[in-house]
Amino acid sequence: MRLNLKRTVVLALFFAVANFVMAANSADGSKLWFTNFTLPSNYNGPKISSVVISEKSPTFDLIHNELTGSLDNLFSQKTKSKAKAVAGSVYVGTFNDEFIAQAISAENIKNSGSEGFVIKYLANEEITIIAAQTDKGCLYGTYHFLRALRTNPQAITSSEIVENPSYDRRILNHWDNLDGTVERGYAGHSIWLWDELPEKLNPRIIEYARANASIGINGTVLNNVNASPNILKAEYLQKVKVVADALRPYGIQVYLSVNFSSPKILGGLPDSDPLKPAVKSWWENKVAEIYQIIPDFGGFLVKANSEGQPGPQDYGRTHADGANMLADALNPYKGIVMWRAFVYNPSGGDRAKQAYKEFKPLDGQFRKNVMIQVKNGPVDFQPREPISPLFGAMEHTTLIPELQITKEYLGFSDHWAYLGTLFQEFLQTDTYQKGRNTTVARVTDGQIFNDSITCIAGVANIGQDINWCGSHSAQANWYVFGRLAWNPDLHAKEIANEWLEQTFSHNTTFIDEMSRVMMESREAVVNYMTPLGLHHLMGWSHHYGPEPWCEIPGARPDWLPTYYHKADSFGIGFNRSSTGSNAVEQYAEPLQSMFDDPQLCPEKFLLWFHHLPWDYTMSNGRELWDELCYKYSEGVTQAERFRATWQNMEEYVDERRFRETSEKLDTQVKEAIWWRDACLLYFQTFSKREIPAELDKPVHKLDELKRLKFDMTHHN
Ligand code: BDP
Repeated sequence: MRLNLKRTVVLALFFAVANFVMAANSADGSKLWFTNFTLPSNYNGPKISSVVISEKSPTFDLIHNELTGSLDNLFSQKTKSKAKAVAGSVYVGTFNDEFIAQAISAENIKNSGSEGFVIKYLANEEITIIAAQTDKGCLYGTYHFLRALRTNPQAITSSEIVENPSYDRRILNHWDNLDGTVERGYAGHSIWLWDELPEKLNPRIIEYARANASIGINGTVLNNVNASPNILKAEYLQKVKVVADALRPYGIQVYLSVNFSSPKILGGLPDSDPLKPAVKSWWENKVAEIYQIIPDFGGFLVKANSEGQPGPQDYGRTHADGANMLADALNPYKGIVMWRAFVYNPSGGDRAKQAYKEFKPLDGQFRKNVMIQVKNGPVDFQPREPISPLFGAMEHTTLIPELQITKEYLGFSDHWAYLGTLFQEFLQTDTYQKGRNTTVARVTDGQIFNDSITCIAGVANIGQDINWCGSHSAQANWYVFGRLAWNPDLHAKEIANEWLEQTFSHNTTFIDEMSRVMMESREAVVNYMTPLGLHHLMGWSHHYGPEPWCEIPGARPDWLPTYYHKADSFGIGFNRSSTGSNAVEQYAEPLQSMFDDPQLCPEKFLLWFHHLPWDYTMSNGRELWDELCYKYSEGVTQAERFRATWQNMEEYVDERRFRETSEKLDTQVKEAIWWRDACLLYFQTFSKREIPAELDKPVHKLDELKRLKFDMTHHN
């Protein structure tokens, strides 16, 4: 009796704790956008009671588990697995299935590519069909279906849905080092836990795979572009294999960043000259070894002759020589080379021109399985840059747009900056390189050029933090990258809405208010950090906070803010017009003439392309100095508004995520003021003008700000 009582108490305690832990977990951000497992109150979607999976494969097993688990959650009833379709069934399979082949039109079957899917609701029979050419397509269809159930269930019953991804390869780039640190990572250490592999796989890797598959990401580069040669050691390849095996059923291929000097460092060869037979055969053997253990390995990402990394130019060879040599080694296995165009050196003139100067002449010289990976802007992931002029300019070479999801220059994981607007602005910019409406998206996703494979990459913001991304708001940037990689024509606002609804609440007031904040958030960061085309004003090395005055004795000039803002007693801005570095010449018309003329240049890029006097008249009649003050002030006002809006959202958000986000927004407001004061007070030493009286006065002193040393330790 006594024993039993004790057991009951212990059990009760156990369940109480377990419940508490579960409740806490559900609100700590660990569930990403899988949090809000309820149906919208006005649910008018398909009838659902059972799941039929007509075929077998590891991916179909996942689909089965995902559907039954999610549907149990959504409909608070046990979903049955059935062998045959009945009223209420969700029926999943490939077009080879007879029932599916009869139900889906021949045209839609024809229109579905290898990762595409069709979702059809048979209204009379009350059966939902999710069908595709492959199990992978069915997986994407399943996630689309579940997303629709939670955000717009009527879409499923109202018409047949046919989707195909725009880019063939939708890849995350992890800048994860083998020692577990993450370069430019603001969400804790790397999730791979190399030390524990190959014996033990971090269970979070499975959750990671699921999250990626749910937004269509199908590739991942596991290690930093500043690559350690060790990743290619046999012992590491065994670890990579275990990760690749875990990701495979989710349709995710593994890629590696490689160090160009690997033959010399690992293989003991005298050098790594890409034209030497011994170097070529070293790579051929290494590639053979990789495919032996990872048959669907994706390929290599290479940062060569950039920021001190080795490359073919060390031996007087070109980027094409280097890339082609690797491509030839990978070609028999259908592997690709993603060769980065992020190259610049201090003696090469205007940094913004260098990638184009280096790569444009090589157009036509690359193998078919070489893709050139180009950052969105010509400098480096700044809060706002014009597009890189390479987009659309290389007709015979496939370009990979590279976006940065981690917010190296937009306030780390502390500031709320939704990057959907940045990504969209970039992807929808018209390059005019092949006439009108040749947007970045269209010149890179295969619509304009005859690319055999298309690809888009995003530098991940993922780490060991319980909320994955260092803040709850930053999860949206992982999410939106995947969604836009799938379809760059989706609207950033639509994506913000669906993310908010799945992550937090169905409440329409909450969604409306917070998606408005999200849509404005990146512009706010631009305003309080680098308005009107300013760029690269951030702190030395760690890149956090303002340091427009930064001078480091002996430093590369192109790593210093003064190289970029060029503030002096006359004015401010980098003259890249035809009277300056002439970076404008790299753009097609009419962009070239537009950027070249300060009167025609969009004001958001004004100081990117022009050095203008402090009293230059802006389109609204204000003088440039005053406009700068207004922009910085507006940024602060926006950040304050975001915080105030969030404060009103308490009733819609669980306690922990509400509090943690509030804290981040407090930091953001404080730091927006820091940025405003630092930049205005510093630029004022040149302009010698007053801050307009109607604007808030700086709260800091310039000297005090200059003395401030930002402490990175709490950020990793
Ligand atoms: C810069 C980062 C640096 C990266 C580099 C790159 O500061 O850490 O290694 O880009 O993309 O933005 O290679």
